[in-house]
Amino acid sequence: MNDCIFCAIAAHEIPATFVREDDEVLAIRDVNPQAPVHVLILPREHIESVAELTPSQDGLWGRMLHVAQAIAEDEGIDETGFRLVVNTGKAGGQTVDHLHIHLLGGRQMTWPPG
Ligand code: DGP
Repeated sequence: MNDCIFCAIAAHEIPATFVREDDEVLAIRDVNPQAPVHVLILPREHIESVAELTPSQDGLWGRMLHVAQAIAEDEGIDETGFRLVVNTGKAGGQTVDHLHIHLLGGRQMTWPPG
């Protein structure tokens, strides 16, 4: 999609630190990390948000969760614990309108979130 920063990263038009990449899902380090581990997991396909997901994308969503799980293992935070965040829409705090999961870990998380 035009003017989507994550589509540009997926196309390697804008640099990013890739953690994983395949034909469906990519994972990059967040440019503004909020924890020692802060990775974004996103589909290559432009989907605006969770609010736009359709049942035909259940498999893709499941894959994104498994990629998050695998990265948590690689980063050594699977046993200590981690947080997955999916900001959705303006009030949900979403700033990039391309579906992504934040994988955060390496420190104690607090609740409630801001
Ligand atoms: P959200 O606010 O949930 O839509 O999260 C968007 C995240 O994307 C935010 O934590 C900062 C990150 N981000 C924005 N632009 C870039 C970029 O160009 N590169 C990388 N690696 N991360 C970005």
